[in-house]
Amino acid sequence: MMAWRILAAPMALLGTLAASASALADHGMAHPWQLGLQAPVTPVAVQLNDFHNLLLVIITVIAAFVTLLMIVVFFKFNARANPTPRATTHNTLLEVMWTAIPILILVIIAIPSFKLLYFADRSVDAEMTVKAVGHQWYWSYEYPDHGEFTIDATMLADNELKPGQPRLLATDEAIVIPVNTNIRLLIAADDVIHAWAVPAFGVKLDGVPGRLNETWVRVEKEGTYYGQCSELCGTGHGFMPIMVKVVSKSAFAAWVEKAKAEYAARDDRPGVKLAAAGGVTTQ
Ligand SMILES: [Cu+2]
Repeated sequence: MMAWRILAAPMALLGTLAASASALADHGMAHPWQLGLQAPVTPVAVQLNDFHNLLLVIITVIAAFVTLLMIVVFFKFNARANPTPRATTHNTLLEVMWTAIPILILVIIAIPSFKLLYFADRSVDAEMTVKAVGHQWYWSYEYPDHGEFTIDATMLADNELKPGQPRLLATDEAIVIPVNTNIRLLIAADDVIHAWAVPAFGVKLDGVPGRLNETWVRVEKEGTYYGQCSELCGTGHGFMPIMVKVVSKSAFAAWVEKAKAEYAARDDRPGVKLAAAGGVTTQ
């Protein structure tokens, strides 16, 4: 009873900290003094969080057990406490145990790990597709199901930021997707290997030139979410952030109509200019 009372105060404090951390995490980006992972907003991210918590318990128990064993050894078997050590070298039961138990722990970890890997791999019934292509150093987004238009999203410089826009994360254009929709996400690259990563979605996948990688998202909360290129891709690697706007289905439909007119007609995109000039030719 007494022990519980002693524990109650720090537990309450931890609870308050966790609550304020999750309130701050609503912004879909990392926050100073944040505890834990960013608030998950997709089924994959929720499962990733749960898996992370399971691993945290397992490694804490292992670390505590090994520390305890070492403390016992330090005190019980030092030269002063144990001047004439026994000459025992083998113990079959002990050796079988310290081989079998770690294998069992690894199997316990591997089963949910593989389940999650396959769950994150592809959407069973995707309602639409968005393709993200990494370039040195910006992302472009293609909407093949909505009229083939393409958007280039470039990081805002410090002097372009409006109040409330996060530095090194906000972009001039954003990838816009509807809420509560299974979205197939195709990730590729134009020049070198990049990686499209948004922590709140539980997505981090390489964009490889000449390859099409697939994953999916179903964002359950409207808002703006941020991520960064997560594969070292050159001097501008730190300056090609990802800004995702998740909007209602009706707002998305309205945005598509506007975007079709705006982006499809534009000819100042680097890719369009390149195509007009006959593409890249090596001589
Ligand atoms: Cu990159």
